[in-house]
Amino acid sequence: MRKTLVVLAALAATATGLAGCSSGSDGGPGPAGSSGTAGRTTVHITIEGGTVTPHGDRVDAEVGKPVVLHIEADRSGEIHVHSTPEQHVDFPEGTSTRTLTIDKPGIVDVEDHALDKVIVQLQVS
Ligand SMILES: [Cu+2]
Repeated sequence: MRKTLVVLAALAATATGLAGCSSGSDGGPGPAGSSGTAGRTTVHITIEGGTVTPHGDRVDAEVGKPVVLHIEADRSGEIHVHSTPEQHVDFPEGTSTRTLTIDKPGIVDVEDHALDKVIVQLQVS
């Protein structure tokens, strides 16, 4: 009788310890793993002669951190960002820089609708 109680108490203590450990480590890796980039993402975009570079690349980004679009274009236009809410970014002919922030994690397509092309897919986490 007494022995059974001791075993149950030990099991309960072990279970509690494991739960506390795993919940503690969930929050850890994110900030630590991303510290090298300082949270900022830069995408260099070239639009020339009806083609766009890059074209459908995956780019890692972070929720709430700046995503800088460095745009070189041979015409003015508009970039459509399929975030929630969606964003439209006007750019002039020539070189320009635009900064986005994405508020929710997920895959966000960044498109040039005039060319009907996906420029990058932001993998936001
Ligand atoms: Cu779009």
